[in-house]
Amino acid sequence: MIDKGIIEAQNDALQADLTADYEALGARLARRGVEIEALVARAMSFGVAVPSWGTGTGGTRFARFPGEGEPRGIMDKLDDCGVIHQLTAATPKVSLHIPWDKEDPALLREKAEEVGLGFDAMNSNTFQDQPDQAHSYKFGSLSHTDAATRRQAVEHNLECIEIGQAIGSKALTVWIGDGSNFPGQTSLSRQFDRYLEAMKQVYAGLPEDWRIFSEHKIYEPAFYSTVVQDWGTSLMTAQELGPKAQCLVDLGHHAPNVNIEMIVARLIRAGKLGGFHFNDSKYGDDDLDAGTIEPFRLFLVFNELVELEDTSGLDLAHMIDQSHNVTDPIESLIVSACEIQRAFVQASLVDRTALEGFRDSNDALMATATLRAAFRTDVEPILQMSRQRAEAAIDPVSAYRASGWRARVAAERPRVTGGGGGIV
Ligand SMILES: [Mn+2]
Repeated sequence: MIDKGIIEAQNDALQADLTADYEALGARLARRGVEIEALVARAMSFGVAVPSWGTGTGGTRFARFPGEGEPRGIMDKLDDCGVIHQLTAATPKVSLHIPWDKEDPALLREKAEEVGLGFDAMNSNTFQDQPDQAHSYKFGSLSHTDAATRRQAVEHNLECIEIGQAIGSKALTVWIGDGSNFPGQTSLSRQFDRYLEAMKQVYAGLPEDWRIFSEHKIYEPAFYSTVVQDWGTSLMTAQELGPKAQCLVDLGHHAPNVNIEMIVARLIRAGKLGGFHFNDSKYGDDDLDAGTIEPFRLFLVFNELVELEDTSGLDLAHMIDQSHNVTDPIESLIVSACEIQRAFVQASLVDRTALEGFRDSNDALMATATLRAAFRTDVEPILQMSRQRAEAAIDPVSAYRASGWRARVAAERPRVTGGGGGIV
């Protein structure tokens, strides 16, 4: 982990500026009837899970350009995740991916405790073949025409639950790449029937206090049809499976311009919103860093969550799911966690009483101005104060760079060159 002295020295140098900025923002918010300390408490209560796979350099279908000191395996990934949480105090959990992160659960627990982390939802993988598996997923997994292949995919998901139970996880996220590339290649209805039947077998293996999340994605790797392509299919799945099944919304898994905050509102209404994969997207499933392209959309998603949090009994698994191709993955994950936390805090300072009044009187201009007033508020001093109070870094990227972490681990972790593509 990073030497506490480095973080403290950095924080000391930034203290005077933070105090001044915090007081100024506090006075400004007080004029609007908002108590800044309550927002700091909200920020400190917020957590988003880091994906273990996000700590390595991702790639595209064309190539992967590995960086220095990439994690060699799950133990290195957990070290990197520990650093992200140490600096941000906003990422208390890690989401594992099986089989990439397969390891003795006792060792996983020990390592997680050492670096101060817990485990969020488990992720299964039936979108690629492993060297030792009997049946190929080339033409599908949980929805495959062959019963033995479907059974193998079910068994894999059950194994993910078993590993998850041993490390204290409470949920399984299922995303499949199943679909088709040609019209007529598959029966759209029977393929979905097979998927549901297989998912019911996975659901039957869920422990009492677990949830299963179905994650939809409009396209890729299948380019003509995808079995779980949209939130409607995901909702049908969750409703058919039962109360422990919910939907996971990956922000990048929609067509451009889709109103994601509306999908969020509908899933909350149905009692079926289970969690998120945060990222951002310009064209398709770009897996760009959260908040880099459409920060207002991220804010609007959180606006729905905050508006309904008191009345809907939400228990959400917030996770990041990104592919880092040109940045140090640790820096991208630090910045993304802070941007997600920022959207949450901004949504928390919306004047909801005023907003309801403007809605009731059909004052569209003032209603949207009320949201914009919250979105335009620079809440950075609130985020900085919440980090400082948690003994994290006021400026986490600067502290990370000052720590020399990447150079230090690069000396131990050899560069893994990959010639092929690799969205991982
Ligand atoms: Mn995802």
